[in-house]
Parts: sequence; C-alpha cells; structure tokens
Amino acid sequence: MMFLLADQNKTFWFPEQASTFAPEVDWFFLAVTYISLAFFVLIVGFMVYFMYAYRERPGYKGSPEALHNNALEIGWTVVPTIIAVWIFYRGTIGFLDMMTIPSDTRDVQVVAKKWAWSFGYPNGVVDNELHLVVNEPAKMIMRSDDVLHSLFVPAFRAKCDVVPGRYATMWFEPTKTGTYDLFCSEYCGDQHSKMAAKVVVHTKEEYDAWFAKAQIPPSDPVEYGKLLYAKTMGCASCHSVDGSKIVGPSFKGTWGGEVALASGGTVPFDENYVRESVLNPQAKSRSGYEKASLMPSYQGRLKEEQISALIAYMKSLKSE
Ligand code: HEC
Ligand SMILES: [Cu+2]
Repeated sequence: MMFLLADQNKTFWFPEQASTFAPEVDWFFLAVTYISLAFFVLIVGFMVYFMYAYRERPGYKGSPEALHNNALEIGWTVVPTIIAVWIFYRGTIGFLDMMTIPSDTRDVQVVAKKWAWSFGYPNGVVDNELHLVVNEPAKMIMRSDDVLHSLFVPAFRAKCDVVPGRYATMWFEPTKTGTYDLFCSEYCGDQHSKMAAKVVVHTKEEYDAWFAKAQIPPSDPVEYGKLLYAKTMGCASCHSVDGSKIVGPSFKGTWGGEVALASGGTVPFDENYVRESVLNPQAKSRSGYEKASLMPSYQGRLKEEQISALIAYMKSLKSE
C-alpha cells in the first residue's frame, strides 16, 4: 500500500502540503480511506458472489436456518476491533500533537470579525495577511469580535474554531515558503465566503524585512531613530552607541564635533554630514576607517523622515 501513500504533494485531490501536520494527516486519512475501501470491496464482493452461488435454482436446496461458525465469528469481531483501536490510537496521537502547543512559538494575535481577519505582531504591527517564518512553529491567539468563526489553512491541514467571548489557540509549523489560502470555515453571515486571507510563509530574512517595513513608526523621533538604528536598519551591527568601535565609528558623543577626514581636513558632524554619510557613504571618509568594510548606501532604503529620526537619535546621544 506504500505506493498509494507516497508523496501526496500536489495530487489532484489534496491541497499542497505545507506544514508538519500535513504529511501525517494525509497519510492517516488515506490509511483510513484504503482500509474502508478494502472492506467495502471484500464485503460487497462476497455479497455478490453469495447471491450468485446460493441463488434459487432447480435441484438446489438451501439451509432452512442460519448456520454458526465460531472461527468466522471471532475473526470478524477481533480483526475490526484491532483496526478500530489502532485508528483511535493514531487519531488520538495526531490530535494531541495538534493540541500541544510548543513553548518556543512565534505568537500572532488573531482577530476574527465579520468578514475579515486581522493579524497582530509585536510592536503593534497589524496586517491583514498572516506572515510566518518557514520551519518555525507559530501560535495563533485568536478571538472573535462578533460571532463564531473558524480559522482554516488547508495547506497546513489546520483548523480551529474562534468562539466569541474567549481566546482560542492553535499552532502549526510551516515547512515551505510561499503564499497559501486561509479561510473562515464556520458560516458567519452573508459575506462568509469573502472571509479569506493570505498566509505568507517567509524565510527568516524575508520576514525580518517585511516586519521592518510594517512597523508603525513611533511618534517620538528619538524613539523612532533608535528603533531604526537598533532593529530596522541594522546600523547597530556596525555602529555602537557606547563609544566602542565596531566596524564604523561609535555615535556616542559625536554629534556637534568635528570629523577628521581621510582626505585631510575636517567637517562638522551635523545634519548634512549624517545625511550624506547615509545616502552616499563613500563621499567623505573618516580618517582611520579606510580599511573598514564599506558602509552600504541607504539611498532608497531610508525615507527623509527616517533620516531625520536617526539624526534626532544621534543628537540625543550627545548628552549621554
Ligand atoms: C556594514 C557596516 C555599516 C553599517 C550597516 C552602517 N554603517 Fe555607517 N559607517 C560604516 C563605516 C565603516 C563608516 C566609516 C567610514 C566612512 O566614514 O565612510 C561609517 C560611517 C557612518 C557615518 C559617518 C560617521 C563618522 O563619524 O564619520 C554615519 C553618520 C553613519 N555611518 C551612519 C549610519 C547609519 C545611520 C546606519 C544605519 C542606517 C549605518 N551607518 C549603517 C559602516 C556601517
Ligand atoms: Cu467567519
């Protein structure tokens, strides 16, 4: 039977397998289907054969009453019982796997509402798409703002009702990058069929890039600048704020001073110098950093208000 249970990726009757649950669920589904099919063929086959073999015909005398056969009776009781217990056991194991949420999950706050889904990520990022990282377990913490809904991702073989008035949790681990469908599978009103969303499974890098973009900028420019420096734009991997030299110069206490250039002479460390350093890093080079690995240009990657926020943050470091 193995060849029938082999790789079920993209068959005509199953959606793509894109989570750790999918191969297990499909294998078990097929196993139960084939067991049922085998018994169906066996039983119907015997019925048809008996109808023919014991049909009424001239000279044939049937038995007036049903006969008894111990071996047969025990056989058809014990064998189906063993199979039923096995199905129950496997089903329970699979169910417990789905119900037992690992501790190291990426959490997403899901809100179901007639007729849309919203997904909340850290730092107040809210999106109408479910963004996940491949090969990382994710936990959905779900609530409904109105009626009963149900979150269903066919490619993940994962489904869970979202009941108003309480949190529902589910988890899954995507195993393939790509875009998948998410549906509401509990009839919730006349636009129920429109209550769908996209699931985007990213690589770690893609997810980080998406998340960086999606962040709602903090209203305080210093906080925003700090966020861009530390998390979003990765300046922190080359610039410290404690005076230590990493790849590039530290930002600590630099603001308002003079920068000695490699080409000789000095420039004031001011708004225009920072702006130029970020957009066109190689225009002026600080002396002592000629051998440092080059700073990437942030031309097109930083918006003007983000540059302003970074400047505000650098200014704030002066007083520290
Ligand atoms: C890959 C490492 C790297 C990254 C990432 C990086 N820088 Fe730099 N940066 C450098 C190096 C090296 C220098 C010094 C050489 C130079 O002046 O061109 C420098 C110089 C600067 C200067 C001039 C400072 C001075 O005293 O001369 C500023 C301002 C600056 N970077 C801002 C930023 C900001 C803001 C970010 C993030 C948006 C950033 N850098 C990201 C490596 C990096
Ligand atoms: Cu719904």
